[in-house]
Amino acid sequence: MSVLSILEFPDPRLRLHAAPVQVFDAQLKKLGADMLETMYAANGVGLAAIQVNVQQRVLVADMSEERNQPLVLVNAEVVERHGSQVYQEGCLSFPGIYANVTRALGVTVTALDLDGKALRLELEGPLAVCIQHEIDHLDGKMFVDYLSPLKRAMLLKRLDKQRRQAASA
Ligand code: GNR
Ligand code: NI
Repeated sequence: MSVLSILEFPDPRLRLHAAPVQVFDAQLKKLGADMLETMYAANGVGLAAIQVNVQQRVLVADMSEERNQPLVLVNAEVVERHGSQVYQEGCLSFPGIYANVTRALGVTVTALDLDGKALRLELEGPLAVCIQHEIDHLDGKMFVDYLSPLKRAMLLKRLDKQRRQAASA
């Protein structure tokens, strides 16, 4: 297994769209394992293949306290949604930046596992947030896209400042 490097904003590759997976082979299983390892190494709760420069519809997540409930979803789609919630989101492609985002409270997600077996998940709360955040990445969308232009500009300026400080430290 390998820890992959994570693309950071404003890398244009984060705006690419991922294509559906069609072949369920050893290479796909390796991608899933590498993405999990990368997510755990970065202390993230989710990761989308787009963030590691792979344009395939693969995402991983683990919202458990013990970090022992890995989820790997292939070709995940939200097929139903209800309600709304506000949750403070972060993103490994925007290190150190957090913002409140409004999303569906609950979602029904269809997906395939690494063997190509169909799954149907009813998710609510933080895990529903995470999966919506990851599916967005696969369509080139990021959490800052939901913010007002003013809030977004403020956060991007903060990201810039943090980077300049880190570079001069
Ligand atoms: O690690 C992550 N934390 C997080 C917190 C709140 C809402 C969404 C997330 S996902 C993020 C990892 C990441 O960037 N996934 O794309
Ligand atoms: Ni993210």
